[in-house]
Amino acid sequence: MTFRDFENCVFLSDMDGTLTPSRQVMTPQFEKDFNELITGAYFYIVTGSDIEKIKEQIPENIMKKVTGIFASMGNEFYVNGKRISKNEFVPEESLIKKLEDYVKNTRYLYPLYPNHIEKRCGMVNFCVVGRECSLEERFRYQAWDNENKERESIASELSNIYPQYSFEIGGAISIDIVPNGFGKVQVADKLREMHPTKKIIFFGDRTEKGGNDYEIAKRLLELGNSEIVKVQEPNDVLEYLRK
Ligand code: M1P
Repeated sequence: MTFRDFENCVFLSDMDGTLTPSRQVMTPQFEKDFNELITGAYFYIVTGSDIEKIKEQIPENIMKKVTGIFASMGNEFYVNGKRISKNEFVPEESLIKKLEDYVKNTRYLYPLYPNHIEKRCGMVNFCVVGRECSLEERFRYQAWDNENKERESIASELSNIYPQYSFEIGGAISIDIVPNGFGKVQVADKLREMHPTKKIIFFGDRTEKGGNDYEIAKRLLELGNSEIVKVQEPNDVLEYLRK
């Protein structure tokens, strides 16, 4: 693909595990190459993270260079640093109480940290170990959860009680909660509306069934004129753009 071919395409990319290591800063070498490679392209980012977390991970020049950022699962949309649309979601008290009970009754016996229930625009992020844990604690909980499947069991229990919401195991240590249809999948339709005739190329690290990029990838394919690029690590995005 040459730079001119970019005119007929729109790129959309997940953030954690795709443009940066999970919850970590974009590496300087990646930043440099990526900055050059996306020149002249429509390039959007979609992530469950809110804008504060995105700013921690994506350097300012890249934030300015991309065409738009769908934060909080697409429930808020930023262009040139300005929020131009947002959805509201106010979870009922009974759900909040249930989440608090999961924290109290967890079988995870290591220390817990603050910020278990993070209310973001249009969604709630729930994290038993606490969002303010260190990287080391994050890895410890992640490994424990992989074995003990705490998040899977919480998500499945809550899905039965609240069928009107989706409980998505997006990242490594938390669960994203959104009203049905208001997860990342909504971005497929929004982007197709914004660019009706262009080919949409989506980069994601979890596009397989059960992964948090699966629904959006599936929807893009249903909408047509799109391509899904499953990556193992951020360099795969650069490889593709260099092609
Ligand atoms: O972008 C993927 C996920 O990143 C974080 O998840 P975790 O802290 O569990 O690794 C969260 O911001 C989550 O909302 C998001 O989906």
